[in-house]
Amino acid sequence: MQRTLAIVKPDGVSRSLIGEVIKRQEASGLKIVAAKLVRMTLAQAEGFYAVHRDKPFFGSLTAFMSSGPALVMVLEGDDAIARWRELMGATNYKEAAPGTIRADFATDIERNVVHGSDAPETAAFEIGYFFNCFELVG
Ligand code: IDP
Ligand code: MG
Repeated sequence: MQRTLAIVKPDGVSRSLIGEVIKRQEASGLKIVAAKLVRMTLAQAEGFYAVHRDKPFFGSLTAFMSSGPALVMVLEGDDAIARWRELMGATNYKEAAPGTIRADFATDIERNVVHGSDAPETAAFEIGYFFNCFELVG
């Protein structure tokens, strides 16, 4: 069993894509063990994406991520990190495989609807950033 952090980013929430995203997660057999809507401050978005602080898109990305509510979730299942990233598709929606969330719904390399952890260490950091142990079910 593995856990990963999934986010429906502010573009996905404002475009009413929460149901579409959760439908795909559930259909794939991934189990939601925590979920909440959060409106991150700029500082909280900067902390979440600290690994990207030297990238040219950092300012724009953190402004976007703090621009409105996001749905943060913890998904659980065998190989959950890779399975969720497979459902999301590549970062750049133009390179994302057909049928993935980003290929179907992203409008921009930045506004790509969803986030997923990329490794066990980052998943542990990202889950702990938003949830304490009492908020994780099962
Ligand atoms: P990931 O979300 O697929 O793991 P990362 O490389 O970790 O991709 O980048 C984090 C987020 O930063 C992306 O999901 C996207 O929103 C944004 N991003 C990544 N690369 C670019 C870029 O070249 N221009 C603008 N935004 C980018
Ligand atoms: Mg990433």
